[in-house]
Amino acid sequence: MTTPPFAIRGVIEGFYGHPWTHQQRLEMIDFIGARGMNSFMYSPKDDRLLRERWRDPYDAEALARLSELVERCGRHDIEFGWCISPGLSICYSDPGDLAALRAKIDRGLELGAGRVGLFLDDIPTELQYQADVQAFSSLLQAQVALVNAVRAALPADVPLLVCPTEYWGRGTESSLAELAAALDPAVDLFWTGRAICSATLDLDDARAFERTAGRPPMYWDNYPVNDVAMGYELHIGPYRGRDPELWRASRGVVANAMELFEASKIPLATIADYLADPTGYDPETSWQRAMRDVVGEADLEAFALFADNVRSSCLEAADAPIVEGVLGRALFELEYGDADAAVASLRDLADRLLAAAAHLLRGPVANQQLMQEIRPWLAAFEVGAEALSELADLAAAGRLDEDGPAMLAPFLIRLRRARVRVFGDALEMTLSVLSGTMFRPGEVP
Ligand code: GDL
Repeated sequence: MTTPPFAIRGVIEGFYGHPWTHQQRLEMIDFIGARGMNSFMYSPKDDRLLRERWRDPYDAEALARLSELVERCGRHDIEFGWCISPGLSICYSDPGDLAALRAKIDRGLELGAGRVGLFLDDIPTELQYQADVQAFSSLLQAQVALVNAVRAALPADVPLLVCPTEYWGRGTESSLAELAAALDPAVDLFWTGRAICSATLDLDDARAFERTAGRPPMYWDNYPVNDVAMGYELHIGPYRGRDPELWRASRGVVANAMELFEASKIPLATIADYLADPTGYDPETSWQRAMRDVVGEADLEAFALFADNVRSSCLEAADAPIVEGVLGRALFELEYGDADAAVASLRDLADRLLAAAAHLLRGPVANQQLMQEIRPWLAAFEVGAEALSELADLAAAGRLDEDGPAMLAPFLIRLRRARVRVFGDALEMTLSVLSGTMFRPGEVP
């Protein structure tokens, strides 16, 4: 294999929610190491020792765990990124806080961290302490002083990666220019692209960032993460929308994962494929391979059919292409064309979906932990399959108009109550029309 063009290729545990367990982290390091990634950044938003209680020292147990992670990374030539997020409460002008930060970073270095991350994302955008307001003209100037002090205190061979408070946009912002111009040029900057969760990452944007910041971006890619407001989506679809030439103007990419550990492996395997060979990368081929790896051959067919219905994410234009395609065609045929063909296609689809749902929910499945994690989506998948089956029966009996409202409305209600996104909008819109049931925005029946 040729050398992958991206220098840094990896995963960041950087989501809100329950952090992964230690065992899961070790397993993830093995998983990404086997796929040619070379960076694991440890920064779960809800590890309190990294954010709320960033000043507190680690106890012996935490140190032992971190050192095991570093050791496991070493086995795969993966760089362990040790990260800290002091921005919620640091007083930038307080020498005591600076000393506490340096002491904590020293512990990270003693553990063998290959790179230090200083993260200032998701914090107040104004200075909070009166002492800081007097000492600095702006938050940005306070952060410049902090970052440069940390950089100066680090050994020259340990890279420093900073996540600025403004970490997304067009890459042309004057605030980015001001920050970057004042920082030691050796400091790398994280960027998530045009948005927090960017549909595309383009070479032109990377070049714009590089012109503004005097250094190429290091991408913190917020896919497959599904935390906070995205919690109703299951991000297991393949990586896409990333410019094959992105490596020409970027330090690398780390992907922010989902709290759902097993489920994360599927998209992360596709991200590893892209990063290893961005020009040759084909999302659907990589995705099939990733699902086979994580789910196993025996359950692949059922799982792939389910997965086609949970594509919804900032990366995907189509939510559920198979179901959308069959439904669209069948409804047209029922109204204007070959009703028998429409019924047959609906019946066939419903049977396939029902069988897949039953297998994944109750059958002997190899990756039980994965099914456990994604149970809410599997349950809604089964409800949708039952709704399609009922629709096929009503259409076959020619009773859609008469019985549609009574028979289909209950499925619509159950799907609405599930509060997870399966089938995108296509199925709910169809059931709404055929049952004459409409909900108000935000209404949960
Ligand atoms: C963010 C957070 C990240 C979170 C993500 C998605 C960055 C730099 N920070 O803003 O921790 O998981 O959004 O909600 O992206």
